[in-house]
Order: sequence, then structure tokens, then C-alpha cells
Amino acid sequence: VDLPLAPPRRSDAPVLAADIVERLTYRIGKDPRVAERHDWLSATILAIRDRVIDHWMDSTRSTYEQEHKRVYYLSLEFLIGRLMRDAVSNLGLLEETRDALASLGVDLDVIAELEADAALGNGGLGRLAACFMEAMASVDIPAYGYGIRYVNGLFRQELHDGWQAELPETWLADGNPWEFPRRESSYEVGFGGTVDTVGSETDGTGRCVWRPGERVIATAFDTPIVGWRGKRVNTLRLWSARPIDPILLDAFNAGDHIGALAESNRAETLTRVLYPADANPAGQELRLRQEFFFSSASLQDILRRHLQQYDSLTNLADKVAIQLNDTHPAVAVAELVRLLTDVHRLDFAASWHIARDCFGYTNHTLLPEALESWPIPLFERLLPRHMQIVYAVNAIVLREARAAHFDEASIRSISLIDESGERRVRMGNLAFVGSHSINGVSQLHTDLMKETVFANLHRLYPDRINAKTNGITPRRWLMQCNPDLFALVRETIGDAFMDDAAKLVDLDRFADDPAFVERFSAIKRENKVKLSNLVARRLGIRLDPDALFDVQIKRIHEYKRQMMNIVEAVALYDQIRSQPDRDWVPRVKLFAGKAAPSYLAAKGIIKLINDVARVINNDPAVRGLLKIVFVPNYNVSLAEVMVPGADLSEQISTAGMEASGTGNMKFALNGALTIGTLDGANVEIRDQVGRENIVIFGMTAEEVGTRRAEGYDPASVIENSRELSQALMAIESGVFSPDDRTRHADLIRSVRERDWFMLAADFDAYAAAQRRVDGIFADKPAWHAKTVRNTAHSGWFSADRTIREYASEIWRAG
Ligand code: 26M
Repeated sequence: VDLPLAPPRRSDAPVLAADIVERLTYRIGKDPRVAERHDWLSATILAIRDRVIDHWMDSTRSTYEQEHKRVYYLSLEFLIGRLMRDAVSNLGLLEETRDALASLGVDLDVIAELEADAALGNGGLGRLAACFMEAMASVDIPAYGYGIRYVNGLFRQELHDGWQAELPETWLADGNPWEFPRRESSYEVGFGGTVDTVGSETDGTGRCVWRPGERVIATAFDTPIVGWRGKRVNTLRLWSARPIDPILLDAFNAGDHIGALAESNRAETLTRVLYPADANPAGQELRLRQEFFFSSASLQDILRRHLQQYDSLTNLADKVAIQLNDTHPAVAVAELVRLLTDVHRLDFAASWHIARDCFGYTNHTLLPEALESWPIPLFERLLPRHMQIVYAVNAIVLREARAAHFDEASIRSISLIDESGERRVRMGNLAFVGSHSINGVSQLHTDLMKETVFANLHRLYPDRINAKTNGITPRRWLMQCNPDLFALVRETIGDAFMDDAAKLVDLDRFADDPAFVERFSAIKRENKVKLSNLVARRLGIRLDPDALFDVQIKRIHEYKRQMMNIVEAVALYDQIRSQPDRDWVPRVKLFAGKAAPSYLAAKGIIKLINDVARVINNDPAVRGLLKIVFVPNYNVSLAEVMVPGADLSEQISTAGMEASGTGNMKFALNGALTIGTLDGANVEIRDQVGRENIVIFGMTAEEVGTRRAEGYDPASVIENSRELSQALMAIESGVFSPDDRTRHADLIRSVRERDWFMLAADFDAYAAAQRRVDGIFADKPAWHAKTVRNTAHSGWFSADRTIREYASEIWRAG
């Protein structure tokens, strides 16, 4: 045969096509003639995965050879979504893969849709961990993510008569071609039992030995995470629990078929399901077991890898940085101290200092009900040795506070033990004292950390708290989810922004260029058509793509104020009917999000949205000027369609309550305007895009605080707002729930009586801001210029920037 010179890249497609057929035949065991779409997906992933492996091994090897510091990101959640497009696109194989599949009669976009959306997380915190994994690989940081391989991720949401129903999510049902089981990387994790002292206390040989009453095996499953341009491939290592003895044969043979499997079931229950709350920790024993299980397995793995290379633990903190994603892995602080002292025989003080030099802790919420703490009797029963270590650490910290002349109240707030009622271990305080860095996820949130929950710890250790404003990966959240906009940007300003998102600012000078704006807005419209098609397919509701698409997608929470949004829709509905001849701007309000199954108020809000939607959407007097849509089963894949199709991004939390938000960044990057409060990263979005290009309303965090301190009275506020009074009255009188007129009475009463999230106080400002939005939207050149400027100035929110800050200021790595 005639061997060509270096072929143009696209001609690699035949090689890839042959590889896919090979995987299909020999790995899946399917004849291409009878293969189904799902088989093609698996075969394609296997072929792509094989192209990742050399990069993966190179990355691991170079870290080892160059003795680079490794970063370990411990998180109980990784909300990764689909991986195929991400890997293909980061490897630069998108066109090649498309062509290869086309030559086999397969459509890439069709099979990509079949990949399971891995939802091993609840919301923002889990999605941040996934963006960080991709960004750490992209900026060439040797990093490992550690978490749990839940068999069932976040529940699937259905709507039954407008109410949320939860169904199990079975992402592994068709197998997971991305993962590599690592039976050789297995560790024992213990629970319960007793603590013995062996040797003599006096001659220095004395030490503690924990003899667990129960043990399980943690086994690793690795998923490669490909960075941008395939530069580096890192590992996401998820632990699965299995029993030491899969079956007790003696018991089985004696006829005890249930007892023979009891241990096995108990182990498998550990990693069975993700807890579906993203606030209000349930405080259940299984959750603490999950937290300790994955913390312990991860630390044993980290120490094994370090000792294998360096043969010593004294340099651990020079070579290892461990980031705690919230307090969920905080027990790792005590576990590392235990491993260093009891197992590796370092003295306690040395162990404690090494641990603190290794750990960093990221806080994601200030909501008091979301701060984790565990009842002492439970903690002590499950982790008796760790309880001792917590007390020992607490003694050190309290001694330091006394030496600094702290008063009793301050000392009580610093203590690792909450003595105010039932005694509890405060995981936030444990994470704080066990870390050399404690960071917030936006500037405002960090300032509030210093003033509220951690005020006294901050006074004692004033140089530990720092701000690291969240970021998002521009690969998934622009290149992949909005390929047409990405292509336009590239054609307009060149390729530099692909490696440095800050360079998107070069788009700014095109904001008033009619030819550019025309194309930019045509792409937005096309994305709105795609979103409309999804809504038509799933819900049978027809949308007008020229209407303003107003989108609020996030977990359903009172503090996020979806309720304020829907009440405003009711007020608008009222006005459209009473002033039919005004030049209303047609609007579609889209909602999506899950409520924690036990969060009844949040579920009531979902039902309210659906009740209001039914009435408004079916009222001919509205003449299509207002539509309300609740899209079920919000997940990463749905966000990838809804974000590019949005005109308006709703970021309307009560100021001071949303730690950062990251959806806000995704919308701005894709050219939506934000309507928002000065909360979390909204403040920084305003700073970046400029106050003319964002619609800010409502009280500041400081005003919220003062108002509360003064004694907030919602009733009088409601009385003074005609619009709000009428909307609330309509809802509570059953206008939207004719089949059960009092259905929403409790929800409305909680606003009238307490209004903890100050919906009433911000309502008029919100409604006025919405009318400002209408005005801008009607002035197309003004609107379009603002949308372009949002994209142009969102580059700073790249997770690459965030990760570089973590690397240089916290991890001293990379
Ligand atoms: C705790 C115990 C038991 C079960 C679940 C939990 C739990 C799970 C998730 C508690 C909180 C969880 O998440 C909090 C969270 O998602 N916070 C969000 O973090 C984002 C990333 O930093 C921020 O952008 C959001 O503002 C913040 O709400």
C-alpha cells in the first residue's frame, strides 16, 4: 500500500471508525449489523477512553518522576453529568468522532444523548467539584478527586399532578464504560469497637490501638478526567464498599440464608445512595458512616502512595495538599491524626501539625441549619478513637483561646463540642482548626464568614480565612453546550480565549457592531428554538422563541426565592388582564429544580408553580403574553440546554444567603442578562460586566441584617404593596387551586407571619426591576449590546482562574 505523508487530521476518522467497530465486536460482543444505538455509544466511549490512557499514564508518571506535590480533592459529591462530549472535545477529536460515526451510519448527537447523566451530587457544591476536576487537569495540576461511587445518585424527579415524585436513579444500569475497577486498591475501614492502650505510658512506648467492632472493604473505581487539549489526565477515584466475607457459608449451610448475607448487605448499603439534601443535614448514622468510610479509604490511599514514593511521613505536607469540600469529609482531620500516631507511630503534636499543614477547608454555606454536627453518643459509638482525638485537639485549641484571653462566650463558640443542648461535635469547627486555610466561595460570603459563624475562630487564627470566588469550566459551559456561539466568538476574536477565558473581553468592542450583534442574537434565538423543542417534546407546551425567556434553575429552596418569582408572575398576570392594551413584552418563565424529599415547603413551592402555570397557560385573556413552564428532572444535561436558551437569569436569593452561585456565571457567559440581588458572586458579576449590564434590585446583605435586628414585620410591608397583597390573596383564596382552595394557605401564611426570607421586603423592587428588564428587552440594540458584554466580561469566572488561586495561595502546588 501507498503510505501517505502525515495525513490531515480529519482523515484519522477511518482509523477511529475501525477502532469503534473493533470495540463493538470484541468488547461489547455485538455484530455491527445488529448493534443498537446504545452499543454504539459504549463502543465509542471505549475507543475514546483508549485514546486517553497514554496521556493518563504520562501524567501519573511525570508527577512521580518530578516529585510534584499532589492535590487531593475530598468530596462526598461529584455532579459530573455526561462525560463523552467533554472527553472528545478536550482531546480535540470532535470532528473526527463525528465523521467516524457518520461513516458507520451513526449520529454522534443521537448517541451522546443516551449516555447516563452521572448525578453523584445534589447541586452547586457537587457541580463545583466536577468543574474543578476538569480545570485542575486543564491547568496541569496533579490532582485526584476522592468520593463515593453511589449506586443510586440523586433521585429522578417526576411531576405527578404538579407534585414532585422521587424515583431511583440507576446510572449504572447499562454498565459504566468510563470506569476502571481497581481491586488491588482496597482498604479496610472500621467502625465501632473499642480502644486499647498497648505498651507503657511512662516509657514512651504507649499507644492507642483501635479495635473496630465492624470492618468493610473500600474498593477503588477510577475515572480518567481529561483536561483541555488533553494536556493532563487526572483521576477521579470513587470508593465502593464490599464485605470482608461476601457470604457466611457456615450460616448459609445451616439454613440461615438471611443471616449469611447480613454483613454483605450492610456493607453494600454504605455506598448505595446519595443523601438528597443540600441543606438540613439529616443527621443519620448512615451518613456519618459514609463520611468516615470515604475519608478513611482516601487517606489510607494517600499515605500508601506517599510512603511508596518517599518512605517517610515527615515531608507529607510538602508533597500532599488535601482540600475538604465542605465539612462532609471533616472527620478526615481526626482520621489523619489517628493514622499518623496510632499506625505510623509519630507523636501526637507532630501528627497534628502535619495534618493542619495538609488540610484546607472550603465552606459553602452559612445557613445555620446546614452546619453539620453529630451527637456525641453516636460519634463515640461509631468512632471511639476519633472521639478521643477530637477531645485532645479541643484541649489544645481551648488552651490557645484562654492564652489569648478570650471570654467564656467566645471560648464556647470556638469549642469543637457544642454544649448548648444535647452535646454534639461541630464539624465546621473541627475542619477549621484542622486546616491551615479556610476559604469562602465568593468575596461577600468570605466577609460574612469572618463576621458570623467563624468570628471567634477568625479572631484566634486571623490569617486563615481567605476568599476564592467560584468558577465554572468554559469548556463544558460554552464550547460544548453552545457550539454555535463558541464558533462565532472564535471567528471574531481568534483562538486565544480558548486557553485564557479572560481574553473574551476582546468581544467587548463588537457589542455595538450591527453585523456581529445580528449573528450573536440569531444564535441565541436558535438556542431558544432548541429549548422550545425540548419543552414541546417533554411537556407538549408550545413556546414563542421571540418572547423573553426568563429562567430560574437551581435546587428549590426558600432562600433562593422561587416563590418570589412565581408571585411576581401572578401579579403580572393580574396586570395583563386588567390592562390588556399596554404593550406587554411577551415572556416565558421557565423553572426547573429538585426539592429535598423531606423539605415539604419546597415541595409546596413546586406545586404552586405548577398550579399557577396551569391557570395562566390556559387563560385566553393572556393571549400568549405570559407562559409558565416547570421542566421536570433538572440535571446537568438539562442545564446544558436551558442555559444557552435563556435571555434572563434569575439570581434572586435573599442577600447574604447564597454563598456564591455558579449558575449565575454560566448564564452570563452564554449571553443572558442577570436579574439579581447583591448576593454571593452576583456582586462580582456586577463588578465584571458593569452595572449597566446587569439588573440589580433589593436589599443588601447589610440591610437584611439591620432590618432583621430592627424587627421585621411582613404584614405591614404587604399592606403597603397593592400588587403583592392582591397576588397573595389570589393564591390563598384558591384562584390557582380550585380543586383544593386552601392548598397554598400555609405557604402564604408563612410569608404573612414570618417571611424569614424577606420576599415581601424585596417584592416591589423585584417587580420594578422586571419592568426595567421589559423595557431593555424591547430596545433590541440596547439589549443585544448588554448580552454581548455579559459574554465578553465573564471570562474571569473560568474555573481555571479559581484553580490557579487555590494552587498558588492554598496548595502551593502546580
Ligand atoms: C449535608 C448533610 C447530609 C446530606 C447532605 C448535606 C449537604 C449536601 C450538599 C449539605 C450541603 C450541600 O451543599 C451545599 C451547597 O451546594 N452549597 C452551594 O455551594 C455552591 C458551590 O460553592 C455555591 O455556589 C452555592 O451558593 C451554595 O449554596
